[in-house]
Amino acid sequence: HSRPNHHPYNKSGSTPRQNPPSSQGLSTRRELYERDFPVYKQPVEVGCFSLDSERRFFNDSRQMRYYVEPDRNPNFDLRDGYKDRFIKRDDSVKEKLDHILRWILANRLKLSSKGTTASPCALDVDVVTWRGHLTKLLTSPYETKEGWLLAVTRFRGTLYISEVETEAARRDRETRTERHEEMMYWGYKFEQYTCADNAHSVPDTGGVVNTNEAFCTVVQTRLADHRLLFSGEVDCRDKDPDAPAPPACYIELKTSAEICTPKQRSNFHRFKLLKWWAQSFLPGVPRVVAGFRDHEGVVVTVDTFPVSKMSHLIKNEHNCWKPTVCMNFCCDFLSFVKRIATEDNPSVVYLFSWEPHRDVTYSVHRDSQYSFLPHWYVEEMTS
Ligand code: 0WD
Ligand code: CA
Repeated sequence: HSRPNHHPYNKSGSTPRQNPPSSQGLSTRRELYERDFPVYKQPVEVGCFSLDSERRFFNDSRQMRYYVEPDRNPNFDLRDGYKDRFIKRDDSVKEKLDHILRWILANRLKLSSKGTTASPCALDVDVVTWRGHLTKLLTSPYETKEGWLLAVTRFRGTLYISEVETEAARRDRETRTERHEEMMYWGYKFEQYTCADNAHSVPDTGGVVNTNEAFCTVVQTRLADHRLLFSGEVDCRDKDPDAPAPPACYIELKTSAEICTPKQRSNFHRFKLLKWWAQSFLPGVPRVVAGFRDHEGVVVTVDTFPVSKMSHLIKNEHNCWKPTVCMNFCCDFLSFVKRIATEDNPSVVYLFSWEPHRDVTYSVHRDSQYSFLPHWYVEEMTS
């Protein structure tokens, strides 16, 4: 007998669910979402794409990297190469859903059941978005600092969800300290120490870190009655050719401050593990490899966290996060969006906004600065 699992991926079946009471907005209060875990089907990889050192799109896996297990106490110097071997992506450029839309156009026939090359039909999915946007939804019931803005457009029956940077996030981005800028590099440097370009090579620790480069998986799944198509950046894969098929062979890499006190341990469990769990659970990535570093940016220990065990590690913490609350909130948010975003029009944006301790609210915008579906996409999908 297998132990009852708190948050399985459902192979089939359904669970009853009800919407929490709400007058106009949607509440993020945790108590409203403490019910049975919703159906979340095992995510299936339907494709992938790569972005090269100049952020050009390729409909293939050329940027895939292979995990090379480090020493448990590797003493990696994460400061090495900052700034002389660092090319940083321009994060003031907002790409919105463009790369995913390019992938959809290149793979349209995989996505619609009845389409032909001559006459493709609408996509067989309810929602198209980035995995990172869904992560923000999952963690909202526990988030006390950062709000979000999500732009939604209904086009040929599908809801496209694209983040809009909040004023607060823009301020933070524009006023980062030199220390913060360097610490952002540390995460990418850790990837360089632990990833090789192919299954038979070793990490090139003297090379350039270029954050334009990315390998992204595209997965399909279903959350209750919401059919989802989303993409997420994947750091690397298990290099064993007998490893399970994607996404089960993928590995998420993280760096985190070393844990020295019970309070640090508790904070790590309550805040960081929630974000790590949400991000990897969504696409079905089973393992997170974490490098714990000191204040000088030296990795003192490396630990592997199975995603399926993260929610058990927290059970000793008082008032901790629950996967079911995260998933039920996301599910109810998507139902809320379906109910509100009814006009099927590529130039209409329903802007959903949320600040901690408030309800989710929305506003409607026609031909505004918020419109995000590019003409090249709308035209090719309509013809
Ligand atoms: O322009 C935008 N508004 C956004 C673009 C917002 C969010 C994402 N993106 C796109 C980019 O095209 C990027 O290639 O993000 C892709 C990754 O998407 P995701 O997987 O949905 O994002 P998320 O789960 O938040 O982040 C995964 C990784 C991060 O790793 P860590 O370990 O720090 O979570 O993607 C990187 C980062 O390495 N990343 C980004 N890369 C480029 N642009 C961005 C970003 N805005 N955010 C995170
Ligand atoms: Ca990562």
